[in-house]
Amino acid sequence: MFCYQCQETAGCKGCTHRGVCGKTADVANLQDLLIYNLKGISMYAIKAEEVGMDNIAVDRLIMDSLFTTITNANFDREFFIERIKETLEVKENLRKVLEDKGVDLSSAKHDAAVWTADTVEEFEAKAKTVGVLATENEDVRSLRELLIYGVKGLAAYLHHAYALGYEDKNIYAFIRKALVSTTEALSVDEMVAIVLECGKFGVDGMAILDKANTTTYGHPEITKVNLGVRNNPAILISGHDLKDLEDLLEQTKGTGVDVYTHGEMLPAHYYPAFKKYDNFVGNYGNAWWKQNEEFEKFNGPILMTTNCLVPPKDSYKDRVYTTGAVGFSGLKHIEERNEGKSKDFSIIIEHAKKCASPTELEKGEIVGGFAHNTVFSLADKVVEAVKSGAIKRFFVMAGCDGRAKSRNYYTDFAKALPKDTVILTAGCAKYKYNKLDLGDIGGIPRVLDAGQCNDSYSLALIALKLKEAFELNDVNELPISYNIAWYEQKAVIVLLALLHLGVKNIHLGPTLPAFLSPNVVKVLVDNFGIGGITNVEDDMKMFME
Ligand code: SF4
Ligand code: SF3
Repeated sequence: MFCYQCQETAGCKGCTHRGVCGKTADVANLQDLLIYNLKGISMYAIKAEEVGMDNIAVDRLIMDSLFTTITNANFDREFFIERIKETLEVKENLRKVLEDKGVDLSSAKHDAAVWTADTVEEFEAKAKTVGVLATENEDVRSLRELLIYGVKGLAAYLHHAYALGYEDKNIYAFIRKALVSTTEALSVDEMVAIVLECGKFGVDGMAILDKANTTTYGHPEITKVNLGVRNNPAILISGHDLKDLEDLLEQTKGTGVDVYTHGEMLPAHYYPAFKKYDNFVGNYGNAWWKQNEEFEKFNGPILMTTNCLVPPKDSYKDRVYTTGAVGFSGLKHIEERNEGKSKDFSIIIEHAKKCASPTELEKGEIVGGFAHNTVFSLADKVVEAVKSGAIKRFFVMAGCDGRAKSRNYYTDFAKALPKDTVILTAGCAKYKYNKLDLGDIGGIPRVLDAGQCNDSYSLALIALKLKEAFELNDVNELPISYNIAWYEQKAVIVLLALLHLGVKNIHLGPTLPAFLSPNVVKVLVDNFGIGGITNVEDDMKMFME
């Protein structure tokens, strides 16, 4: 195996035996083979589109499959074997249909398109030849993988939008084009251009998800979220999928079973539609990486709707359920919803009834709900505070949290920020400082949480709104600094989206991605002023200058 798609990759170089995340070598290889096969399917799907065939089912399969390969989503060998079989079958069928129609397939003769096999042994042998290192040139590999990780993150967001009935065929078409491009001998300029184009589709993808969420559940509102627990049996729901949460709340209503959010599900409390559920109690615990400890203490069943799943300990393994793109051998999986129906969570609800109530981890409340609609409604107040000098600078500190000790930098950085600065956050990165009680500026909290990592889109809209309010020509003239923490591939699409919107001088930490070669880093530094982090003191000086 060779995997370097996340920030915690071994030695900041690559995982080669077993992932730091717990992904085994065989699963990593099968994921590579699945991606390879998606490239082949995309070659045919592009042809199919050219002759006017409806590809939507194939596009959804590509999207879903990409999502299953992101960090901490799916660790299940059997799942990937079945998915490879399914995608091989879809590829074969598509080829046959095109041949029957007399479509010229001479430009779709790449091995990714024509390769097929029947046995797991053949899959495993092939997988070893099509991974990341199959691209020898370090810079080409870097640009190809940057693009692949961007589309993986994008696919995750599209998956959530699709669950709510929203999709965009243009974005699917881009994903196909991007996948195929990684099999072609392109110039560096051409590859850079597609990577940047991915950022454009990242903006579109987050916009459609924002529309799906806000149309379905209302605009996030300023909300106090309870951190304590009650004395009822309960279910903990984690990940990013709001539709799963809706189904769970509907089915637990009146059963005496409470529901708590964990990790990236916290922002669900900000949506008006979920406020009507009396049993939707609060948020339990912190970011994903603390789940071994926190799931243990929760006592009841846990539903993982998306990443980030940490391989569960035996002591609570029987209480963890997966659904959607998430998978782990030995955990119970809740099947997809049938058209127009809900997922069936009854097994989890019955399980909860037999469990003790959660052990309290903390008390108190945190405040969030500062997505674009809320902040726009406060725009006059915010603009006034900037003009009067009460707010000197905003710090976008969105992104991910993770295990690395070096991430304490973000807590220290938040604490060290001058009192006349405001943090704009989204994603699970917030857990590094959202319980610090950093106070407010004239009633505006100093940590404004827009929501999940996909709600980084909100932060971009807020920046654009401020640009307009201050009548500036360039978003980079605003008193906003970007000190972003990344971990997995959704952060990659967020980064590419920000670059597309023209944001410069973004600092990424705690380390720069291992998949960026020195030459690719140079391109990003020269064109976008991308930088890493050093230490709180020096970085603070640099940002405040
Ligand atoms: Fe390693 Fe990250 Fe890949 Fe897991 S996802 S195998 S930790 S690089
Ligand atoms: Fe976190 Fe996994 Fe990225 Fe959605 S839950 S931000 S790491």
